[in-house]
Amino acid sequence: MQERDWIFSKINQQNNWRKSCINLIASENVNSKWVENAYASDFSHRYAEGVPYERYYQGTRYIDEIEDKANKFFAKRFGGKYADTRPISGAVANMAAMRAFAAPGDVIASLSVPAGAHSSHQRGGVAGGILGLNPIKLGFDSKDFRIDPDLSSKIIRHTRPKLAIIGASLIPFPLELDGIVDACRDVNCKLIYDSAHVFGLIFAGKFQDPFKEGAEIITSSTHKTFPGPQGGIIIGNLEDEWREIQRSVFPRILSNHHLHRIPALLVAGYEMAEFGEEYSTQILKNAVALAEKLNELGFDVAGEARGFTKSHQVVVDVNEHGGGWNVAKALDKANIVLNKNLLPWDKISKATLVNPSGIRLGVQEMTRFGMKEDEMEEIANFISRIVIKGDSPDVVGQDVKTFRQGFQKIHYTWDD
Ligand code: DSN
Repeated sequence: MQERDWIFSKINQQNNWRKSCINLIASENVNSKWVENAYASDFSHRYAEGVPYERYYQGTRYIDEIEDKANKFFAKRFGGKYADTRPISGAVANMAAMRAFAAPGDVIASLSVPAGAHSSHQRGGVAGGILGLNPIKLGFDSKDFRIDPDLSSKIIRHTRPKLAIIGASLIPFPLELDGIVDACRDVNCKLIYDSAHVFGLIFAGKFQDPFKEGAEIITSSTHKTFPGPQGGIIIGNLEDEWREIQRSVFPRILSNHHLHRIPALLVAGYEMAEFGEEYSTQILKNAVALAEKLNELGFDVAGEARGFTKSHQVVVDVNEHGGGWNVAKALDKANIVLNKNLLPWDKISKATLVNPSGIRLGVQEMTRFGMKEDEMEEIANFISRIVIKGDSPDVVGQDVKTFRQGFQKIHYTWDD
């Protein structure tokens, strides 16, 4: 009884705390009540190995219909032929896609972590640590957040990787693929675009279009700028190879795929089909407003020459304020939640991994709670009070709570 009450009290504390915070973690979002209701259902108790209508269990008649519909819905929306909604995370989606095209020891190409790439593309992550692949780094123009097309094409032609996985957790701007597509085609290197952070923006037509730009596979998570349940997805166009991707998802990686996510994902898809354009447009405006105000207040905001940002993210170099870890910790005490981040100009070392130069701010969640450009300016002021003026975290934290009280309703969803 005591243990039961303890855990429920912790859950309540979390619910109440994060509702009173300014949440700026760029990889998070919140589900509407519709998505939440779809998530908590009998499907969370069930199994359904295999693909729709070809399962290894009975009792799957409704998940077959829903999953088949979800796969077709997301494939069509992204301009692909096929989608697989079974991966339970973006990293699992990446693992399945890479496993389909490369074997242990094979060279693959990706961006580096300071350039923004996800850990699953790396030697120390899923690619090297689990699949035994040999990732080599593509060229990256650190100052401008661009793939270096000449250097990257040379690297691809010279090393002949089995696949290139392009995408980033630090992604203030689209990653232009055109400079490397020809090189990939020339050496039969599959081009995978990991859209995790920007899946919602792409869904709404407000970022780049990976398939039109030459990607052959899209992998993603489903819960960052796309406000779905936590999970993953793969979308593809390569008829012959699609079965291989499906076999990678099951039986190679997953057994059951946590069925309750799928109806919730489809509800989020319908929600985004109706409200996603307006939501994404506001995300992009808010990110620019936050970046401009932080810049005006004296912060070293990255990407100024390109207008600071064309995504949900704002990237700030806080070296002169004690580094990303110290700044993120100080803001957390004042109920402003974001994360430290390596920046493209950081060299990886023990010291920079603990305390990198940057912080990364994502506006997608606060936008969903109805905040607009004026509120972004208020947020920048709160950040400045902690980081530049050195105001008391208790005082600022209380002001943050009062400010957040006015933004409790989730927008860009159905009222009833
Ligand atoms: N590592 C997560 C992020 O915060 O970007 C994505 O998986």
